[in-house]
Amino acid sequence: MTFDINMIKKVYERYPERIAAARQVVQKPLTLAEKILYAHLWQGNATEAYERGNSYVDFAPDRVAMQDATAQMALLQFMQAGKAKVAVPSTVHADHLIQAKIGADKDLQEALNKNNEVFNFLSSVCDKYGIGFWKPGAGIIHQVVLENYAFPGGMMIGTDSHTVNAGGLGMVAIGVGGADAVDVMAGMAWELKMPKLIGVKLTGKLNGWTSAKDVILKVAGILTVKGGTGAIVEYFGEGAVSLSATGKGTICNMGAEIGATTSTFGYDDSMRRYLAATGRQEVVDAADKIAEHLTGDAEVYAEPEKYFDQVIEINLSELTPHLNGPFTPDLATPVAEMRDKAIANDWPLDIEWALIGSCTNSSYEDLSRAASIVEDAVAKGVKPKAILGINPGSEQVRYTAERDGLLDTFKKFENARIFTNACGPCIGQWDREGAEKQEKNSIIHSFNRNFAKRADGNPNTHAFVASPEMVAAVAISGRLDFNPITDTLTNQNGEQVKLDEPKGSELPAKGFDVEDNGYQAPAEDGSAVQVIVSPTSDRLQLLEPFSPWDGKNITGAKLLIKAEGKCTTDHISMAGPWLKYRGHLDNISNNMLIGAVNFFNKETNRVKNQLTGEYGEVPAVQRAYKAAGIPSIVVGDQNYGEGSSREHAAMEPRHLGVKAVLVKSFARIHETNLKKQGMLALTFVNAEDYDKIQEDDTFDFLNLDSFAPNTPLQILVSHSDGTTDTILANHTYNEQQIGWFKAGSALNLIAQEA
Ligand code: MIC
Ligand code: SF4
Repeated sequence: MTFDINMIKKVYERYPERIAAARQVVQKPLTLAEKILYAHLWQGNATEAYERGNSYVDFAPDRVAMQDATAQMALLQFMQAGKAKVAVPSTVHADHLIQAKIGADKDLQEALNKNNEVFNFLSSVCDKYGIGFWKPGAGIIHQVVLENYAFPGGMMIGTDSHTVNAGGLGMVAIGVGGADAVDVMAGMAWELKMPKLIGVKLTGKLNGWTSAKDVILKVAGILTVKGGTGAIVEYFGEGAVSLSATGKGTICNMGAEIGATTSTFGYDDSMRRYLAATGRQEVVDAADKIAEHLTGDAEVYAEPEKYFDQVIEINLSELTPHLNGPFTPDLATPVAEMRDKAIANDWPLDIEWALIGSCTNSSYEDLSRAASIVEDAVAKGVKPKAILGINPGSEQVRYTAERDGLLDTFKKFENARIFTNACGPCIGQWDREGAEKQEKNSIIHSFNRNFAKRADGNPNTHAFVASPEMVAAVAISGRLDFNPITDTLTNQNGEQVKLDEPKGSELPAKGFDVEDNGYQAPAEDGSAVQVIVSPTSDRLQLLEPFSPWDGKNITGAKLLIKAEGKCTTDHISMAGPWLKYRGHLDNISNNMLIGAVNFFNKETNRVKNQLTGEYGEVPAVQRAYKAAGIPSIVVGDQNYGEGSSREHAAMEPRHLGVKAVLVKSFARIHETNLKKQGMLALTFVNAEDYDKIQEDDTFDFLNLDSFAPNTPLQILVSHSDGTTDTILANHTYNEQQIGWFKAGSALNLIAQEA
């Protein structure tokens, strides 16, 4: 069955007219990204050409996806919006709250016991408001979306940064905070700055040990964690066509790690095959009628420099496998160079754990290629050294992999553990034995993120990112510097053997199968459904609207923290053990910025309380300012808020009374999240002014009372020695966004209108 096929057909019906209108205004050949964007304008047909990287544009996305960790806050906000039903097809996926420990069945049961209240809440809200619910164990949001909902040429937003995975089926799919999802579910326009366009031309063809993952590991190395900011990355060329749809998904998925707004590929045969194999021939038939509009124009791909803001070319035939890490996903090292680099940097060479899974690499194809390595090693009598953990991407993938013997193959590896179809270790839901000892060690995984502490909470775990087949090979050798192309392994008979190249199946030869996919359809009429939130719950808390701005300059604000270096959303609002408070704003606020490094003492979670002169934990110090009615500000470095879409990273400071976040630069989603929640998201006009900020500083805004688009804010910074600096702060608020600030939050405005 195809979900929402009528919606898809309607989108396709209006495509030719919308594209014709876009051609009128743009007046040159169109990229795929532009076609999808212009086909989804809120106003209908285009009447003007938008300036990339500058114009704010209102869009009408076709659908919304949410996962359990972010959906709680998104839905708590939606409940305040005063609507009876969601305006576009929407789904919630229970995948982040299941901890990996023993193995799938036991872990799932444990998660149900522990999170019962939250799952019931999500299930009843979904039921009430017409939202599809994928129950715990059904799979990871982005695999389930790819298998069931993504369609070429569609536009989707999702409350998770890896929503971009659906670019593997030719969508423009964008990660957002929950407040953005509320806009769309409430039937309003969704605003985005017209993205810039990066073209990646893929020539040649993957071979041997190289996989789709290596394409994005390479791109991440080229563009770094902020090189894609504000841009859509469009892949094209013969190499693109030769990749499977799930391989394309992997590439798009990890595009989140370079800060890209999203990534996408033109409609091609790999997508037809995948859609048909996942029961959606109807989508193929509909898409084929407008196929010319579902890919970029030939002129664009022939002379990409003319049409993209930046062009990168990668020859797949020459690409070699990479390992990225540790601690950042853009530190790319070709496998062949790992030995020298690891020794030079003192990265532990022994690998204790190898993990395959996460939304980016948990498809049938991924499992089949990794399984072929294990099969080969077993046949050659090689004993695996590391423990191998596997999280299949969905119940459909798991069921089919089990039927086809892939899971049995992994189980031949005596140290293998098959975990639940869920995020698991990728989001720190991993009860790793011994992690509390904080020993220095290395792990390897096929996930997309490897920030400090992410998987097991141990700051000394060096996590490296690689393709599933490389993860399997490294697991067998137990060595980070193992190069399967050149190195041999010693088997049980003392012989030197080499591993064969991975073999896999793009799609299961016997088709996909599943008994119970874990989907729960919402009630036709949900008006009678009761959503219960206990006032004494420590997991869920109904939201109180934030108070509106008083129209005055903020004065006497204290510096809460000057964060140094990388400050991702994991540093601002840690996941792992804190995931359980994602539906309770006050409780989760106790993790605010506890991972950020204090510039002045280089420590985490120790900042000066300017009222007492004593040092304390960041949330506690901030609560003291709040209790005293004193505003505060947070100062940060480059690409502040990179990583996740979690709006908790913006709501926590808002809730605790921080007024402004002043940084060298922002990651896109986080900047929007701050704006939506009624905070001031500001950047230094002169990045060097960061150096002027001292530990005992007090801040007075001088012209906030005339807050207007394109006008920098002036801030008087008073230092404890009596000297002052006046610094200038840029902002990107437009009229409407200033309205959010004035109202106290974007949601306050929606609620007023309702
Ligand atoms: C992540 O990978 O960091 C997450 C957990 O999926 C987040 C969402 C979240 O914080 O809940 C993301 O990437 O957006
Ligand atoms: Fe889940 Fe990890 Fe994917 Fe985030 S990146 S959605 S935590 S699997």
